[in-house]
Amino acid sequence: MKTFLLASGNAHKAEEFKELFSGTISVNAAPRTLEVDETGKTFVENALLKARAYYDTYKVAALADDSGLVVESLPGILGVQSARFAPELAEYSDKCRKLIGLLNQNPLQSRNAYFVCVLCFYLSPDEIYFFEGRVHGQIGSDLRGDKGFGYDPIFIPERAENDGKSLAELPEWKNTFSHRAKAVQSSLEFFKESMDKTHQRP
Ligand code: ITT
Repeated sequence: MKTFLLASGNAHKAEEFKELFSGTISVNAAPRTLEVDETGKTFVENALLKARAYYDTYKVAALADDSGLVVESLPGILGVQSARFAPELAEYSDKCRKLIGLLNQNPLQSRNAYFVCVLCFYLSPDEIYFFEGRVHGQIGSDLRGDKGFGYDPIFIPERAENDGKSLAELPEWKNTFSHRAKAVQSSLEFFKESMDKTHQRP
């Protein structure tokens, strides 16, 4: 089984990866979390910065996740800067309320939003793979649910049920259809295909 060191200090991501990879790829915690300056302008650049930092330090294959929430009517905030939105607020519940407040200032503003996840698998400086997943939805008008993390309580994903439930109320749905789940599914398809090809070589 392929093994990667998780280039992340976010325990919620680690928990989700455990479920998402469940026995197909092994993702291990690093002995120590590194402080990586996320100076990139894109999710891909930041994912690469994190994966490379862990690879360079620990000399083993690393997996990084750079993710965030893009709110269409607020292009100057969140996005790749999602982890740094409203730094004066320690709690994500307060960051969520602040975001709702910004959208409420103009009721005509679109509440369309999407989460992005870019995974960077850094096997060596010559072998680096990226996978992206997205999930579309709307920013709700209040916080709902106590599962998940970050902006989950205010994100209402597009679903056939159309019942207004947030990602924080839908852990099982999130595990199959989230930005992170989709990026993981793409990576598993890719690694399975590349392993199948290796086995087929004469
Ligand atoms: P690492 O860089 O150490 O992995 P981080 O939390 O700083 O951890 P990011 O830089 O990728 O991670 O920032 C992601 C931000 O987007 C962060 O504020 C999260 O709360 C938010 N986010 C990402 N995925 C999310 C999800 O599935 N649900 C809710 N919020 C999410």
